[in-house]
Order: sequence, then structure tokens, then C-alpha cells
Amino acid sequence: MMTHFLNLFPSDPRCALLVIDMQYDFMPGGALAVAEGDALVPLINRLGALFRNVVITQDWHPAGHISFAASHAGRAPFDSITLPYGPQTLWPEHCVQGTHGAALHADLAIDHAQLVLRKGCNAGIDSYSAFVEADRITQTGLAGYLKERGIDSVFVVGLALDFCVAWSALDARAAGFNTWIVADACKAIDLNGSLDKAWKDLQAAGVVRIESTDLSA
Ligand code: VGL
Ligand code: ZN
Repeated sequence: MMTHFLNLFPSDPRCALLVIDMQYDFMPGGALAVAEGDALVPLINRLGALFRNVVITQDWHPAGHISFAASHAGRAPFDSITLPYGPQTLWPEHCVQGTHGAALHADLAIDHAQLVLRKGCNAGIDSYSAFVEADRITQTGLAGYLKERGIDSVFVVGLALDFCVAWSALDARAAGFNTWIVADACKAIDLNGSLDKAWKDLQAAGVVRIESTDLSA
């Protein structure tokens, strides 16, 4: 549908696939499960094979991270609080560094991925985005990494569509990348209208929604 507008193909060296947070804690049975998250693995593996450049991210929190409800007396998961850097949704403890829940799904098979980027490592700052932490100041370095490699176009897939996928895509766009979300290669948490809001924000920012069938080698 959209492919003839893209004028580029996934194998183009200027393109990268960003595979967001395909970790056990976001899979059914995990601490912050996203419905059918595991069903994406075969599709994301197929997409990965189309791209020369692939970056895989991991949400990678220290124990006691500020985004965990358990770190705030009297608070429950999915409450919203205000931190010095702004509003923060509180989550169940998830993706603690080195735990099974933080590991990538074992069936994710994109062996040529050059970079595994870990984010959310600062105890006092969350980071849904693979580019800029929730204080909106601290950079992960991903924009510089991609630009230094001559990449100007990114395709985003994975979990969760309305949090880490959306924030990563918005920040990719803000950093000047042509940015697409492959909608059928994502699943959402959908908390208090977060999915509708994400699509509105993405569209307003110029992130283009495509389907996996729009991509071919
Ligand atoms: C995510 C909530 C908290 C995500 C990470 O990967 O979308 N969501 N941490
Ligand atoms: Zn997290």
C-alpha cells in the first residue's frame, strides 16, 4: 500500500529496524504482560531478515527503579504520580537487570543485529524511549549511533506500541529520522486510552503507520 511512497527498501543501508523490548516480562505470563506479545516473534524475525541494519532494545532497570510501584509507599501498579521530571505511570517490577524477565525472548532470531541497546538503567529516571530518557534531557546515544552510520530512516516494531514503541518513534522523528511504525508487528498495553493517544501523537508528529505487507526485500 505505502511501499511506492517510501522510495527505499529495508535492505537499503540508510534504513534500520528497531526491535523494541521483546522481553519475557512483556510476554504472556510476564510481570507486565502484553496480550499476544509472543505471537509477534515469528513476524519480527521475518522482518529482521529484510534489514541490513537492526537494533534490538532491552528495558533494563536496576532493582528498586523509580518506575516501580513498590518503590513508592502506598502506591499501586498503574497509578500515576508526579516526579521532578514530570508525570510517571507506576508499573509492576519488571525487566530487572540480569533476571529472566529482562531476557530477550529465546525465539527472537536476528543474528545479524549489530546493537543491543539497554535503556531505563538510571535508578531515578524511566526511559520508554530508546533515544531520550523520561527527563527529556538524558540521551541514550542511539541517534548519534544511527547518524554516524549514515542511517536516516527507521522502522519500529515490538512492545509495547503505546509506550516504548510510540515514544521511540516520536523521538526518532524529533531527531530527524524518517520514521515508520509497522503496526501489525506491535502489540499495546492500552491503559486509560493510551493507544488512541499514541496514534494521534504519532500521526501529528509525522510518523507513518504501515503494515508488514508494505515491506518487501
Ligand atoms: C514499557 C512500561 C514500562 C515498554 C517499559 O516496553 O513499553 N512499558 N517499561
Ligand atoms: Zn520499564
